[in-house]
Amino acid sequence: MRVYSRGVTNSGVSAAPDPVARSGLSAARLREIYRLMALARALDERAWILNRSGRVHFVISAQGHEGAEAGICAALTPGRDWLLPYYRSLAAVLAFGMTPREVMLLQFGKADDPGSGGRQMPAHYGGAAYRIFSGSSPVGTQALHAAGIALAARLRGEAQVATVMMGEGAANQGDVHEALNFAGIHHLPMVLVVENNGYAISVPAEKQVAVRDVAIRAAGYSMPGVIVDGTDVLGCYLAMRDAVARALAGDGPTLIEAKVTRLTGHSSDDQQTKYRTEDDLAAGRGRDPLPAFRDELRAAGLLDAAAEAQIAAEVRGLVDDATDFAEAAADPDPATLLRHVYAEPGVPGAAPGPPGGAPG
Ligand SMILES: Cc1ncc(C[n+]2csc(CCOP(=O)(O)OP(=O)(O)O)c2C)c(N)n1
Ligand SMILES: [Mg+2]
Repeated sequence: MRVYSRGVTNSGVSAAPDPVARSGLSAARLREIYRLMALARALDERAWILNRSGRVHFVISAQGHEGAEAGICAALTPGRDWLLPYYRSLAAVLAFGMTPREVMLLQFGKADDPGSGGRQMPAHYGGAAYRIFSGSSPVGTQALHAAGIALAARLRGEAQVATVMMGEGAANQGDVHEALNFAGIHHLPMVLVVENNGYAISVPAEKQVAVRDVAIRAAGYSMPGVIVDGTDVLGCYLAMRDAVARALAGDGPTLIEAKVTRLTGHSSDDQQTKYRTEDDLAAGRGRDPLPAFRDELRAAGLLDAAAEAQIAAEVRGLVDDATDFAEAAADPDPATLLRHVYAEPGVPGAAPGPPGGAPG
């Protein structure tokens, strides 16, 4: 099993500390990745304020997961590749092109939410235009969709990667094992990213996963299993770059386990101080990827005070705009309540009729 860490490049040679040399990414691209993480964090923090002030009914947070997702997505090609996100994939959906306004439309459950027109719970992202697949609330089911998409890419002869994200708790579901087995047998261009934050709601990892590292399961499906520090953005990038190269070369899937931290309660309906010790919470706060990546760029002279201030101001403006836009947007029309539940042949935007029936 491969372990990526700050001192190691994907060729196994000791890395230069310089982030550009380590990753091969330009200084501008690295600042873009930092900006993406800062935007995800700010949108997430705003969602909590909206929840606590009674304006949105539910928040499920990405805080602590942004570094892994930003690094992973930096190795993908939006517009070509497919993303099967989960509810903590905020940085990933932004990387795939979803706008802050669209994120907030979903948060408020508005009619123009691109994933579901306000039907899905908040953070159940989707956007056909971005190749972001709208998933179900039962955790782990998106792995089967990813295997199906990867199989379709193979059958069509299209060079695409299907990346599916989930937590370590979801990775125990039967669906996930079936998807990995199928992808392993058929050498599908799929990458499973397990964002292991040590908890499934209030249940600690040792009470939900029989092995210490989920990545070890990859051997059972004849694919590489990779462990990466999820607070190490560039380590995540390098791990994913290898996985993408493997997938596109026809060599099959990879399982990447990113060890991350969950900085908030499970959701806005959870209070994690009830089941986590103060030491555990403090250790988690010490593994926040956002200041870690900011400090890495600062130390390398890639982010100065002026650039940081500019990013902060831009992010604040985007979050304010998205909040105002989404709050003022139209709610779904109650007359469309059952849309996408039953086939409505001939209705624009509705589910098409059954195969062989009238076109939708
Ligand atoms: C099949 C199924 N079982 C239970 C739930 C309730 N549930 C929602 S999120 C969650 C925890 C998942 O933990 P993990 O996969 O580690 O992701 P994390 O929230 O820690 O990122 C559970 C049990 C569900 N949505 N689906
Ligand atoms: Mg978890």
